[in-house]
Amino acid sequence: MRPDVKAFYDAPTGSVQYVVADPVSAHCAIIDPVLDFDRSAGRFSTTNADTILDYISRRGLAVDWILDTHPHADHMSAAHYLHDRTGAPTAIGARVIEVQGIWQERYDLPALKADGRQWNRLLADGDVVQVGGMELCTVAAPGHTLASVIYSIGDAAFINDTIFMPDSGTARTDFPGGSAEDLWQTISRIKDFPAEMRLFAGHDYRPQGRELAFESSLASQEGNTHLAGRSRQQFIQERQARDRTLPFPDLMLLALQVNLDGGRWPGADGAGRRFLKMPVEVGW
Ligand SMILES: N[C@@H](CCC(=O)N[C@@H](CS)C(=O)NCC(=O)O)C(=O)O
Ligand SMILES: [Fe+2]
Repeated sequence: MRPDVKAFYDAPTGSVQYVVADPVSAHCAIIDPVLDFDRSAGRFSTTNADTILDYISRRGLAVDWILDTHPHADHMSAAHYLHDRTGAPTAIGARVIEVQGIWQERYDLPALKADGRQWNRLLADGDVVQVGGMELCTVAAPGHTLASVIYSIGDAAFINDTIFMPDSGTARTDFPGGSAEDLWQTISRIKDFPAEMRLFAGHDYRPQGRELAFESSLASQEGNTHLAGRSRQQFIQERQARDRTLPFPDLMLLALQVNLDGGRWPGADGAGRRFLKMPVEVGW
């Protein structure tokens, strides 16, 4: 079975959001929707999510699920906003609870309940949900984050931040809970997918300004710039060396507060004010 896949690109964060639909029943799932955040103005908006809602209503699609592949560190998730607008249940990888624990401690977020209650469903390896008449399967995919999962449905696999387009290599593994060893293992699982799978990436950073691309195949990934000809040991060493050179994503410390709360922007106080907390360090 071949589901319809529609991609929506968020240029500021290089994120690819997807609507995957069962063509027979016209039911769909939304994967990794982006909530817009203007960092300098401290302003949330919903342009990306509203574009997706508009597409869904024009196509007459029923939304069965709103899914995140991992707690994103580089952008805010629009899962909760879309849940409010559509009533569809939200879900994320079950190990998000461990990630909530890590960040709650590091950044002192006592109000955050680290038990996954922010989503309607937590999906573990092998869990299956229905999208219309099609089955969407969860494959645990730790490495980039502990909680990362891949969603596969028919011949489409949403591999998010594991491997990107072959010219872009692989996802970083230096966030708390990330692991280059785990990512190698996850990539081995991807290599075992059926040869005809369409692989959809979670980001495209358009290296050398090339045209946007987000769909690859197992055959094309044999030339992946971080993987081709590498042994496990070489991959891990090179991945970790590259990770040491990468600055944190611009939005990380703010995005995690929203994303570990299921994509909820901060609640208003009595005066209608909303705050995110900016943790700082002192050291020289
Ligand atoms: N400059 C970007 C960096 C985004 C980033 O770190 N992306 C992650 C995925 S969430 C990644 O794996 N990047 C791969 C790489 O830069 O090698 C930002 O500030 O948001
Ligand atoms: Fe990511």
